[in-house]
Amino acid sequence: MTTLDITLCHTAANGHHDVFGGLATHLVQAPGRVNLIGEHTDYNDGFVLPCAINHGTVVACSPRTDLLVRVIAMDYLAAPDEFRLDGTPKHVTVAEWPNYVRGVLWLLWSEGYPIRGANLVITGDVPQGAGLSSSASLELALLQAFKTMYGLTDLDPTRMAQLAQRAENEFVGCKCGIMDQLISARGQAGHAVQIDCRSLETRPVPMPADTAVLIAHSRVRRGLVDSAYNERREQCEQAAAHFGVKALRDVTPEQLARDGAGLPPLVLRRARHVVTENQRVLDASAALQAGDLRTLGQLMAQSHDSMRDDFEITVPAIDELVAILQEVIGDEGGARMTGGGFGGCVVALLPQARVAAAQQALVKRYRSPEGEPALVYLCKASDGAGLLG
Ligand code: GAF
Repeated sequence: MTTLDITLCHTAANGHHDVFGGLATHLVQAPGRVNLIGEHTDYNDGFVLPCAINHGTVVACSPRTDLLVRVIAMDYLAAPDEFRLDGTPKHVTVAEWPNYVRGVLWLLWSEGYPIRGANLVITGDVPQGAGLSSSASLELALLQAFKTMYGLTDLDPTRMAQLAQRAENEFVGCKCGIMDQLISARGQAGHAVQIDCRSLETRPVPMPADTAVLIAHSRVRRGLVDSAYNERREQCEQAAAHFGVKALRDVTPEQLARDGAGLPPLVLRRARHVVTENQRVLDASAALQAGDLRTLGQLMAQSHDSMRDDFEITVPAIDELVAILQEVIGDEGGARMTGGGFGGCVVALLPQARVAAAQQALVKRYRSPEGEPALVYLCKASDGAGLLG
């Protein structure tokens, strides 16, 4: 049973009926995510600890007998898109969302999966440009729709995540790692999921009872494709080449201290973030498992400092949000920036009993550069992509 807002289901199902003149055969969903710790480690073959959230994308769909895909995006004033699976997919410039649809479905087709066209109506409530993976949620919901309509039993969640990542890398143009797609596919209610981004093994870690996941959106919008994301990735590759390893996952803190001196200082700092962050994920996972919010909070604080000082992906508004939350939470949990960086959201883990105080502090003390208050989401760790009905 999904924890998504039920109005999404009504919007998608009614939209399908109104536009295509018949009932959808299926209703599917895929969630967004919040990353608790482990930032920019995924494309370094490292570790991450995200959870899927109760905000996501819902698709109402029905199969077609031809190879046409007709799509309606309810959140863009019911904007339409239409393409053939067997045509060469064109990159669209008037809007971004059609590229995710075209990229994912064309890849599925060109990989030889036995699919035909479909009528699709999409809606969602993952805030966009917030670092909560609205795009991965869209990609996985589309794959889930085709898996369900065409009975693609060998399309397991990990394979779905890999296809979605490839579509984003090769068609949309963002060289993202696998974290967002894999957690959207493999999320588990009530759990965070530790992911080894090299082996793609996942390990659910239960969220302690009475612990809240609070997300505060700074209202500073972030752009993934054109941001410094790809530049950070290149710097990490440069550092890995210097150490003679496949990825920074293979560099130990001792090696970094001993052999890092030959790197340009900026690249050394980028590498130090990744190497130390990988260890923090493993430690945080153990702390979460033990219900040790104090240690978890310390690790989250170190992670934030490392993103601010070494990886340089935070912005002043985000640092301010984190400082306010850390002050209210004290040693009963923690807060840090979450996601790719340069704006977006902060995640806090704290006892339920501290939530009201945290919300009050944000209302009183935080304003975005445009003078707006933070948007606060209290999230539930949720299940990954699946069938709704
Ligand atoms: C974005 C990317 F899509 C992820 O792959 C990951 O690298 C993240 O930024 C940073 O941890 O969400």
